[in-house]
Amino acid sequence: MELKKIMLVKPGRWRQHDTFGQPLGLLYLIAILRQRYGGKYRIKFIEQALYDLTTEDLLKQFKDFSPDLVGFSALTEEAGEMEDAARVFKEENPQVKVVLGGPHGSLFYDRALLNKNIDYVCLNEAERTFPALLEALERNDPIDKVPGLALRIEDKVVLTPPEQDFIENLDGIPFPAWDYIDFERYSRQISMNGYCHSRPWAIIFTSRGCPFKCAYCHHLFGKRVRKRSGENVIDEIKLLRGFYKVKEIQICDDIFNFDLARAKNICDEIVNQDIEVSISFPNGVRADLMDRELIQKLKAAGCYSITYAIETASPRLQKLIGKNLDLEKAKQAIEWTYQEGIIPQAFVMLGFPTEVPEEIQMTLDWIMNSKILRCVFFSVVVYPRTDLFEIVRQHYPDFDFSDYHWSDFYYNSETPFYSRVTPYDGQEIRRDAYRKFYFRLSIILKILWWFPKNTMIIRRIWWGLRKSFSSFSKTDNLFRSIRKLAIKSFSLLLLF
Ligand code: B12
Ligand code: SF4
Repeated sequence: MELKKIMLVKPGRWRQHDTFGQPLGLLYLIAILRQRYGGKYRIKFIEQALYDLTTEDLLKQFKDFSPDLVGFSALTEEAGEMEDAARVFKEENPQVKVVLGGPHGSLFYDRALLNKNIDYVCLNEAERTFPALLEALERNDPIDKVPGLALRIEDKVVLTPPEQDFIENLDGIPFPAWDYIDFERYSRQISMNGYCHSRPWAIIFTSRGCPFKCAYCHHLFGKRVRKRSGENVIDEIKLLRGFYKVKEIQICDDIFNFDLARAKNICDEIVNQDIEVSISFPNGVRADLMDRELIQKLKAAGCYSITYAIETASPRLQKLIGKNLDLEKAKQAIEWTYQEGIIPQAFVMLGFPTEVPEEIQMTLDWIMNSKILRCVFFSVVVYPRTDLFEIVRQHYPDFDFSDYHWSDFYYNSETPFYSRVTPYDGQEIRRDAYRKFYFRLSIILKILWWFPKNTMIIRRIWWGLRKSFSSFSKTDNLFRSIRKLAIKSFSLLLLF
């Protein structure tokens, strides 16, 4: 088949409280297509949530552009919007090829392919697989010979031979196609870090993969850390800072601090080359690997916040979930971070299988007795093809995903896993944790003193307050209506 036009869609719904991040996966794929094929393909790139687009809006763009192939990059939580769009696209043009990539496809390819509107799933890293798929389609070669795919053959889901290995030379991958991004528009959204120091901001990946064995982890990029060279990372930061005027870099690696020497070298280069940026780590770093020198160098390079993925302070659960974090070292790293004047934040997961309320309390006490200034309490979400899924099945043999909706795969889900398997109300436990952590005069004063003072933090505090008391979906609809009304009134005002 002839392929001329490719439409790449980041599906998702706009929610008042959501954090945003540029869809790096699609940006890397656009960059690789340009590197390999120059201007051969016309590419249309759509960010549904960022522009608050409905399925009808997407269909209109589909009709206008009339692509030969559509690629979706979806998280599981976004799969509902992805499926809606795939349905209307296929209704409009049954010949269009629909390819799914991103974490949802990698974890749920079998369920995703039950949907006949999806033709192929690209598993894990796709800088090699996606071009190989396009070439096979164009040459009418058998698709089941392309490595790294899942597809349907006669109603059966089939995996093609796996990719030999993950991409070793990350420096060989071009920088994400940053020219497709409207940084100003992202600046108006809450950044992945929950707030930001400077705007515009961008998320970057300096390495891929992680050797640790957390049971809940997807391991999308494999268990070996592959690193971009320091020069390559610095070049991208310079491009973002110089050409796109990006003032804050949010580093989202699976484990940025795995190689301390490399991390320190990147900091030194930022200082030596006098690159003025703010830096944050919204995806979490491993606390027990941190040393004081790296924290000092990060501070010198412009870092203002570090998130530590603590998850639980119960030694039993640390073992059960394979995280095995050294809690003493973690507390020390948090202390150093605070002493160096960087905001220490934490991620906590509540509702692990077999977790009891005393362990939840233990975690809360640990966090409250540390120097953590901001804590996010996630619900545990179980994904297939993870060790956590196996642990869950050992304890609850009947557990499967049949009564789950895609929107349940959300860390603030109102029907968390915990509530499904215990007599406790998981949502109330999380709200209680938020109230206990944030409703302390000392923490309120510290937040006011330490956190960057801009509108994003006000929105964030408002979000936190709502999270402490109310249910999300109800207030979401209210906020959406208020926002629409405000935009309409403003437009009317401008007209007159
Ligand atoms: C940055 C990030 C975010 C950002 C931006 C996400 C985005 N725009 O993609 C924000 C802050 C918005 C975010 C939000 C959430 N996130 Co998030 N996030 C990440 C993080 C840390 C990095 C993603 C990234 O940029 N990776 C780098 C790029 C290069 O990789 P990639 O996107 O996977 O793309 C590669 C392949 O997947 C593939 N590919 C991707 N897209 C496509 C498309 C096509 C057509 C093809 C062929 C291939 C392909 O090729 C790419 C290049 O190799 C990941 C962790 C991780 N390591 O992936 C979690 C992760 C993706 N997030 C996750 C989750 C659960 C969430 C939330 C649901 C959490 C919550 N609050 O409940 C929310 C979603 C809320 C919402 N819908 O807005 C999970 C997803 C699990 C799943 N099965 O869906 C992950 C894996 C973390 C985890 N361990 O749980 N997240
Ligand atoms: S430290 Fe992070 S990336 Fe590494 S295994 Fe654990 S969850 Fe996965």
